[in-house]
Amino acid sequence: MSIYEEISSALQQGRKPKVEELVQQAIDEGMSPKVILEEGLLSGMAIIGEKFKNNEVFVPEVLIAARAMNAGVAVLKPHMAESDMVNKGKVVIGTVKGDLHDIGKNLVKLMLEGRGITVVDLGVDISAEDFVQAAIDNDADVICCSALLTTTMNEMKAVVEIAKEKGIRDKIKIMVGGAPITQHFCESIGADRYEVDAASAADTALELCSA
Ligand code: B1M
Repeated sequence: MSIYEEISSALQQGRKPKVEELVQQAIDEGMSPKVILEEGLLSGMAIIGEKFKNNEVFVPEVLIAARAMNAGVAVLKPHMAESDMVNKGKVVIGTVKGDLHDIGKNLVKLMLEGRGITVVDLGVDISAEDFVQAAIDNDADVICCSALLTTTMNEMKAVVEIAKEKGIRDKIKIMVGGAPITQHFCESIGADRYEVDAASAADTALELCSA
């Protein structure tokens, strides 16, 4: 097994100290930080995302794997040039106004980061105006809105409308998700994409960022 595969495997098992040790070992052996990141850490996280999508692993395993990934990235970071950082696009993410549920939104964030996307996390209870302003301020490629309540999901329509008012609708993609959201709802409010789970959301965000 190559050291990259060992890192990926330890990450999938959520073995934080082992990931830190292996990343340090790879650095000491002169491996490229960019390759350690892509072939070890990000590839391990992509496998976890796929397993999560297929119900082979569940929320706790994803959180533990993400913690291991973050620890590995922290060991790697001082050794990486700015140009080594994987930057596959930028998204702003949040849970819509009136809604405090953030477990699903946080999972989407982890999966996005695991794919090398820069994430600006706005938190919960975010107004449509704040989503759009944050997208402008951060020059984001995608706005990601999460909602868990039928009483708050209509705030997503306001995000689409305000993006139009502010003149950025043709420059930004809007993705929506969360338990009450459906493909039909996404189309009815004029958002670009709906995704059912965190791993699919990360796949779609990558696609939207590179479009
Ligand atoms: Co609340 N709650 N809750 N709750 N809660 C639900 C959502 C509810 C279905 C429970 C029920 O009645 N059966 C119900 C909503 C009913 C409805 O609207 N039809 C409900 C209610 C009513 C409420 C309160 C109003 C209760 C009250 O106070 N009377 C209140 C509202 C507070 C508020 O937000 N203003 C409330 C409060 C809470 C807690 C604070 C106690 C807590 C939230 C803690 C937190 O998030 N930090 C909570 C919880 C935990 C739940 C349940 C039990 C679990 C939600 C969850 O985290 N699921 C939920 C019932 C249930 O779903 N079984 C319920 C796990 C999470 C991983 O899944 O968020 O769906 P989920 O995310 C998935 C996908 O949806 C998707 O990816 C994730 C993983 O793959 N996804 C996206 C999510 N966002 C995405 C974005 C994307 C793409 C995919 O693209 C941008």
